[in-house]
Amino acid sequence: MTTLPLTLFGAGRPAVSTSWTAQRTHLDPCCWFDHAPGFLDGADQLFAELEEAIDWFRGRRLMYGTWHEEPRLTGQEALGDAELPNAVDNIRDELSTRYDRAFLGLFCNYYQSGSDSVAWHADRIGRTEVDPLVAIVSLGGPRTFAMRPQSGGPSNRVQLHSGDLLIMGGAMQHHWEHAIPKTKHAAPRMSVTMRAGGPPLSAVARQPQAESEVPGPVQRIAGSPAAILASATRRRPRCASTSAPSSTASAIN
Ligand SMILES: O=C(O)CCC(=O)C(=O)O
Repeated sequence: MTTLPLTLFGAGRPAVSTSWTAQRTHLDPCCWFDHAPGFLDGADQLFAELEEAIDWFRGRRLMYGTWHEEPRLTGQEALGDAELPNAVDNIRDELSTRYDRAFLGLFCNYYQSGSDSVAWHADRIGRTEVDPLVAIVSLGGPRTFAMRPQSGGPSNRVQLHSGDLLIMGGAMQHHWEHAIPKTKHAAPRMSVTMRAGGPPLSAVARQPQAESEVPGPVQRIAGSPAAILASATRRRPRCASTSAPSSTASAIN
């Protein structure tokens, strides 16, 4: 089992804090992130539980004809008969309630040292959802979470500590990239990520029963494949990242 440096609220039963608040930063007119320090109590304990419970593996990617091992471990489900810690559902329920969106799936990253990292990328959910939310709960050692506009420009950096929550929202997955850069020294860190697409839960709840059970007619977009693709691209939020005003911060709760 990995030994982590002691943190103030890291020990004890893992559960979402009853008093968490998030600070929202607008990176440009349609992209934002929320940072909630101390979102999770018992974060170091959850680190230990997930280290045991998750079926960790090292991914490989084919790049320019050569397989490269990813510089981190990842995991999406419990190992064999192990059960996921209750805190995972506690986090999911809290986020779904607070953000009024269904947070689905589970994707965990395990950075064993400072040479583990994740390169600049935008999440795949941005290819199918207009304004997905990507939630990241950080466990273990502190790491820098970096964000930069896809069109170029300076990056915005946040130091994530054990138990912190970061949520990317708006058109972040269309116009911005994020990364965990390598660093000389870092204690082991995990991130627990969940994603939400689709409409607000309250809007779904308001739909009459019959409508939610029987899917409506499929709308057809006619034209050549290129025209259909262009039409789909046009429906994405437009956002001039490079000419955006500088970051502004406001509290959401
Ligand atoms: O570990 C993190 O905080 C970032 C994870 C990430 O970028 C991802 O899972 O797409």
